[in-house]
Amino acid sequence: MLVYVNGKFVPEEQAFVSIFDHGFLYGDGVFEGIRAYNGKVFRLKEHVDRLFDSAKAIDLEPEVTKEEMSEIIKDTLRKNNLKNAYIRPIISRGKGGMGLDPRKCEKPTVVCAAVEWGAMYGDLYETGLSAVTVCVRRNPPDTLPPNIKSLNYLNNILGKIEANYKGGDEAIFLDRTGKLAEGSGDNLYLVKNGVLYTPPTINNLKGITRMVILEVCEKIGLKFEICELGLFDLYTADEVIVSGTAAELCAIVKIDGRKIGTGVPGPAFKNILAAFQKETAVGDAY
Ligand code: PXG
Repeated sequence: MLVYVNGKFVPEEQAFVSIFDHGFLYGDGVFEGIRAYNGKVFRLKEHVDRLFDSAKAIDLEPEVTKEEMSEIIKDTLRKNNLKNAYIRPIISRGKGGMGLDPRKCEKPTVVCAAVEWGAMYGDLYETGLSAVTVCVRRNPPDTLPPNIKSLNYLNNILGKIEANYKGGDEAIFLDRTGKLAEGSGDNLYLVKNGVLYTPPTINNLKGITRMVILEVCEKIGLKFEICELGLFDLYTADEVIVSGTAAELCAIVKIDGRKIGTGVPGPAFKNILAAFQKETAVGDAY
């Protein structure tokens, strides 16, 4: 595998970043997770825009333009001859020595790697996932805003660890005020009486899959509402769905041991998934 590191493509075995890189020392950096389907990058512009917004939010100037970043992403796919892939561009604060002051870092590190990618959850797309609500709360927007796709995923990982111990495939996070936020790496939706509900993005990542799902709802005539939701809504939902670039869409059929709806992936999930899969046929060819 060839990996882009600071201006050149090198074999994976030679793809190194300094141990004094603040991305490594402090999680000081941002990243994206992007998919390519059948030789086309899905929603490339939206992902590059979000990468740059994440960088802006941490006062990091990437030193590559959006156009250059888009080319780096496509080049990574071309050079590795990948058609269906998961792509991971990363921009970190760069090498800077000990001490967390970002002014010590001369120049951002830019990395892009890609791997072959199929379905993430295998058979679980058919049967649905189980989830557990976790004690650890999603980072509040006035600490580390969940909108920043930063290299510090410890909040998410703590939730995932808890879900692993509790025997759930996925963690469902509430925020500090008890409102539903999102999964450890995916956005959250409920369906009740034929309407899809999802929380506003103050307490979760502005997911690109989420954006596409809301577009798809318009197209297939499924009503949706963006509103604050709580545990009551979660436990009494007819269907619960999560979405993300890696996993696409998954139905959650069990939460905290309770059966959700009928206990199998429901009709809204199936309709949205089918419509979503049509969307993934369109993208930037490379
Ligand atoms: N919330 C969080 C916290 C995420 O990390 C999403 C929502 C969905 O966003 P998109 O734009 O992808 O629809 C994400 C992104 C993984 C993994 O390995 C998943 C994500 C990021 C990094 C790793 O499962 N999902």
